[in-house]
Amino acid sequence: MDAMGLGRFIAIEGGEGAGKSTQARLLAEALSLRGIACKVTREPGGTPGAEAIRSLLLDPPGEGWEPESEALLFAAARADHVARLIRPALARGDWVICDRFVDSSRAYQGAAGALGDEAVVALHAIGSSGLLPDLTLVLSVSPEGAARRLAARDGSHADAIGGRPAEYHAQVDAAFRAFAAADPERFALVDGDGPVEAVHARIMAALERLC
Ligand code: Z5A
Repeated sequence: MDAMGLGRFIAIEGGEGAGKSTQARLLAEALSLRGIACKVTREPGGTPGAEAIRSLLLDPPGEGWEPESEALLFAAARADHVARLIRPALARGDWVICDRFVDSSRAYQGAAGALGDEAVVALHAIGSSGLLPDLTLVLSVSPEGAARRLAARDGSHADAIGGRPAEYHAQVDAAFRAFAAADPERFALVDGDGPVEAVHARIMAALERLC
């Protein structure tokens, strides 16, 4: 149980096209059927300020951001999101389902972006008092499967981060797996390949530990 109230905080992580948004929606529907009030949100974003920062990050002006500026912007967006949406929802007793959270910064800016885990964790301590999810679901899909889904949805369009080289995304994927292996209490690694309903069933099974 979260220390601030009765709400539970669930983050869904993984690479692009892993099915996070789809599964966040299905999870919220399933929890609502059990009478649990849920707030589905996303990062970067979730509040007006954080959504404005999202635009700056995914469609950057000029030459784009240096790694340090990028990490600070993600942390600033998260700080606003935590203060104005996540903490109040948890305090009301709602469950929060967040499409990406701090482990995305650890994987993208910390591991693949080479800023390092310590720096990202320090920014999170300053911005969001180090708030962590009760459970972080890492959706793992084959690179081919994710590429097929993204091609079907987006064609050749990619944002500033999604368009980075395959090696960058491979490092992100390896980082998520390493986080899950290092902290099995907070993380559950979920096979994201296969039909939507099969993945949803795996997520519901992983959630049993919270009930
Ligand atoms: N980023 C970062 O660097 N640091 C941070 O701290 C944070 C984020 C928080 C956010 O972009 C970018 O910011 C992201 C990481 C970085 N860039 N990259 N890479 P975003 O929010 O636009 O993108 P995303 O988070 O990666 O989400 P996504 O591309 O929309 O993927 P998804 O949410 O995991 O997948 P989806 O939308 O649920 O599904 C994708 C498509 O596949 C869609 O058409 C579905 O209908 C389909 N789908 C879903 N599941 C299935 C199954 N099971 N079978 C077949 N088809 C499926």
